[in-house]
Amino acid sequence: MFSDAKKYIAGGVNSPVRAFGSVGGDPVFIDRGRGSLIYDADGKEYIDYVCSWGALILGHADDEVIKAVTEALGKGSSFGAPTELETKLAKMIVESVPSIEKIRFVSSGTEAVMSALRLARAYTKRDKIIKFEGCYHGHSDFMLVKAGSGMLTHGETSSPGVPADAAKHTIIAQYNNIENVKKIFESNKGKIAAVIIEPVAANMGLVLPKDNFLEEIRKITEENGALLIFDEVITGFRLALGGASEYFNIKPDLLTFGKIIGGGLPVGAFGGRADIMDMLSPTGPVYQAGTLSGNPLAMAAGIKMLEKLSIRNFYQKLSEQSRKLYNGYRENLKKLGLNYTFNHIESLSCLYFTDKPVDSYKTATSSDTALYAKYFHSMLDNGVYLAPAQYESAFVSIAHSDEQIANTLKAHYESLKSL
Ligand code: HOZ
Repeated sequence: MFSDAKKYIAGGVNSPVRAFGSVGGDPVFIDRGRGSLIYDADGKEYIDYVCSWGALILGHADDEVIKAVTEALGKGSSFGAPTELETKLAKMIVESVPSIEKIRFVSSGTEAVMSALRLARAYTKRDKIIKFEGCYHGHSDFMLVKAGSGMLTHGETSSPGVPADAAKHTIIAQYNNIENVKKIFESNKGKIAAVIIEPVAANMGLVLPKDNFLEEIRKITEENGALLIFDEVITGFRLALGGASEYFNIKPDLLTFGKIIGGGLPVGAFGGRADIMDMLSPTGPVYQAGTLSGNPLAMAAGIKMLEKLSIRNFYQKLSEQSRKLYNGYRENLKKLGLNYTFNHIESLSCLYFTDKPVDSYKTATSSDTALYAKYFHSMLDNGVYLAPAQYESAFVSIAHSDEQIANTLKAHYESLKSL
């Protein structure tokens, strides 16, 4: 299948990390999924911890999401005109995330970030953006500078094809280093439009914000008239119903979303303060548009998804399941006398093959990626599907049962033992 795909699709895949480039071997082609399980084209079953890169917090092929999408499809797949579904999902998001007053839907996280940056620049009348080394915000020109995820995995953190004139407006700061951010502000007085950050950096493995790092960034941006943009494409509706801004109790000016809010269908969104959002066309002068923006199938999936996440104790249960897995992982490491660093927060985690604590880009990239590749393949052979790259996070869904967690732990033990 991969050879055939390579004949017609550039690199055989439609997104680079999927090609198994950093772990070696051919990618597994997926036929179907159900709950936390996926099945490859040969019928082999895997417990899935990629979950469409975090989008499927309910697991695969949730019956109620399927029903909602099927009903919407029966009425037509796209109109390029407003539907009530868009208002319904927008209202649910605005009511769930404390820092959002108004929102707009697009079709991917990349588009959401691209649009939020344009808006921030228009609002502040400034050009420069601070982004953090190892954070990934999609593949638009301004953000492909020292980026995480596939860029980091393939050993290139900046891309050819990005004009120097575009890249010069992106200033790179060090995640978890507030002094570094302060210095950048000092030497660029009155020039920084916004700081964009993954509040939990989930595209260089998983790096958690230290102590008051996020609070300090909020303070500096306010003092300097710059906007704070939280990229919540991964953390949104994952850390909590109100995402990272609620979890850490920080009020960014703008936020971007993707993944979970589309219930597994292509969707993205950006939102935040009403005075900034109202600068968008047609109310204001900042242009942004899309035929598939607010697509009824994606809206229907998102609405059902968010309804199910709003059920009492959802996040508590997800947290409990995740903790069972993490406790087991830690016990296995202890039994085997291994000191590898295991970072986690709620249902996000990452195992690094280093004994140093990982709290920065520098320490994240000290992980032994060759060892990760071996571990990955052993887990795969034992029926567990992890991200085919070290610099990604693992995602637990509500569909991961006790039995599947126990099986994952057996595979984990055997895999680590075999290294
Ligand atoms: N950018 C995603 C990982 N952080 C990969 C997307 C995909 O291959 O589907």
